[in-house]
Amino acid sequence: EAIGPLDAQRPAPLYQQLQQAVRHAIERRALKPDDALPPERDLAADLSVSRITIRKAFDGLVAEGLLTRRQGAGTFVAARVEKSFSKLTSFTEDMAARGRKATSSWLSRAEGTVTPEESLTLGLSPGAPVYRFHRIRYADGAPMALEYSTIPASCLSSLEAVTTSLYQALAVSGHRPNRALQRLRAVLFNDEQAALLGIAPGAPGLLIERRAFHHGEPVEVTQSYYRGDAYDFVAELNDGP
Ligand code: 16G
Repeated sequence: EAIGPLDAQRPAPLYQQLQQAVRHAIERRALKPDDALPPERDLAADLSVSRITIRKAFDGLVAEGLLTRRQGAGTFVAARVEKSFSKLTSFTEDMAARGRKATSSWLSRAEGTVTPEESLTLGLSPGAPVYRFHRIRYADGAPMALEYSTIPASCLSSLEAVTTSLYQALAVSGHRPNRALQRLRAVLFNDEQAALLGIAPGAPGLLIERRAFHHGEPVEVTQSYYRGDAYDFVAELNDGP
């Protein structure tokens, strides 16, 4: 069975235990993209918990983008990457959470200086040293996104500090961001971008620009171009001001 028993004696609420069990099953690929979860009623009986617990656990996982509901058909492991728009995670972490391996190839990796435009977005003085990382990002070898990152040189020990994960390199140097602003925009991939991603020229994409900070200090401006056919962005909204 992909989802193990829950333990009412443990301090974590049952719905959270169930969420952990489902996350682990997805990470170790006991549950794969598009797999159906058991009907809520059956799972509630199997695990000896209420349907409300199952519903609450699934609601959270749907909001996280790991599961998706299809009208009249049930609950499935999300096949397109459903990425939370409001979590400050990295590509490597997003893929690992789905049991997929993130890799990158370099388009370029270079030292430079802050442009006037970047000086506004990054809040650095013009001419300050930066590193620029241009990458193709892959999930299990399939191209998913193009990413263009500009990082103040003071945030990393060297240009070579970034091997696969930028956020891991930033964490090592004590600059992993803890706050970010994002803007999402629809784009059409030009010929060059489409060729890099192995898709048709003119195919739709999603551009997310992230400006990230570590306790107020700017650490990143990244433009991520995600394949429109592979990504959904999801967010949980609450009422009130
Ligand atoms: C994500 C971030 C991007 C960040 C990258 C680091 C979004 C929209 N963008 O793609 O800003 O630079 O992760 O990933 O989520 P890495 O640590 O795997 O290199």
